[in-house]
Amino acid sequence: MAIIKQIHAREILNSKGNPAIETTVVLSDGASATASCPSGTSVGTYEAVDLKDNDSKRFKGLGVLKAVDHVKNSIAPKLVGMEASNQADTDNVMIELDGTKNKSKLGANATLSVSMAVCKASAKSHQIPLFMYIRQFSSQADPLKTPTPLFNLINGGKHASSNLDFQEFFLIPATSKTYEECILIGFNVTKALSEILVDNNLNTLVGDEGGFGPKLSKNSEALQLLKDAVDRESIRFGFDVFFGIDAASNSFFNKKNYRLKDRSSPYSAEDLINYYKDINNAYHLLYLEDPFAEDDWSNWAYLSEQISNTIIVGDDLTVTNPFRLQTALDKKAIGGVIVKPNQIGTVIETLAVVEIAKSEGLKIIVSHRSGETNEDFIADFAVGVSSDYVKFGALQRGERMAKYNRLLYINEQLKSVQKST
Ligand code: 2PG
Ligand code: MG
Repeated sequence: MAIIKQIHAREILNSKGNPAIETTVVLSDGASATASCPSGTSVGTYEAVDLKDNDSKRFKGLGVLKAVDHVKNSIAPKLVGMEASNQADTDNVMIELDGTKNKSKLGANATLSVSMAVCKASAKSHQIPLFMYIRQFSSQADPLKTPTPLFNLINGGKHASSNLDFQEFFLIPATSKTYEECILIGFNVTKALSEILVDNNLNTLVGDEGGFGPKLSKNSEALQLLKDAVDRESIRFGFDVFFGIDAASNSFFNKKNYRLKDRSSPYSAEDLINYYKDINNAYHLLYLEDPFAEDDWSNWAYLSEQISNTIIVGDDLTVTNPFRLQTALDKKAIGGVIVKPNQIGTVIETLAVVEIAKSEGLKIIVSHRSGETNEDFIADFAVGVSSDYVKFGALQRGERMAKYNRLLYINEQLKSVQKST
């Protein structure tokens, strides 16, 4: 039993140099933990609100002092004195205090930073690893494993000035690979890709998530570069590795059509389906995230029927929200779902979304945001809920490596437990 004794919040800066909120929670037994919140760049309309100050005189309006104030003066007075290990109780107090559908009163950044810090502090107080602590809240207890990483090796869309319409191009190791093998494959292909870019006089500077951001004229060129890099390493495409895309199509949706830079006339939904089919014929996509805009429901369902070997994944569509997820299930729109705690604003609500998705047989992809800190909570969360995949960016940039490295540590712990049993 440990009681929440103190909650303190502050404004820090994230990987994009933008303000973020960080909260420290201290418990009565001396255990304490700090957690910070990420921010998205391509943000879905139905996400919980990442509260900004909108004071144009400070940080171009991006300051988070209001969220900090909500933690200190609204949330802390209610939570101090509560038992820390009752995550549902403390999160529910914040949900009720906020009272809105999208955390627009307190800010999902305020509530999530507290929720994660309480969770981390309580795990410490129980002296168990965070992933094991989170696991006890997950009733669908699949075997403990380290999830397969989706390496976002080429950045486009809103994450890089690379001219690419699609936001993320993934190298995906086969699920049969161990985590160490995945890291080695990711490393080798990253280095090969870098060499190929240099050979072709293309830029090796990286985008928001650590993937390269070369100026290319077509989305398929990014996949061809990945293919060349895989071939250069003699890695077997379609056996050892697969490819995937996060189209983040909200960002090129315009009224009813989709505007890709390779054609002056817009693509109708039908055209875009054919575009995806062509790419799929050439590169056999294992994974396709946000192929259509967040309200283009009928095309999601149609594409899911048309392309059967690809996991169609909702992100801006489902926004880690149980109601959006249920609609996606009813409409048979998706085969997998992105899980981002800051899209909903508390740990307990994120866990609930995972439970629904799992019970319906969806693939679970626990994901970072483009604006990250060195916070590694989601690595533990991913293992705790036995997610299928993690999306932490490329194997470059400290804030991405913080998560991959945490998984290396957890993976080592899992292996030593397996050895001893
Ligand atoms: C996405 C995310 C993370 P952002 O679209 O999946 O990669 O991007 O955080 O900018 O929304
Ligand atoms: Mg996405």
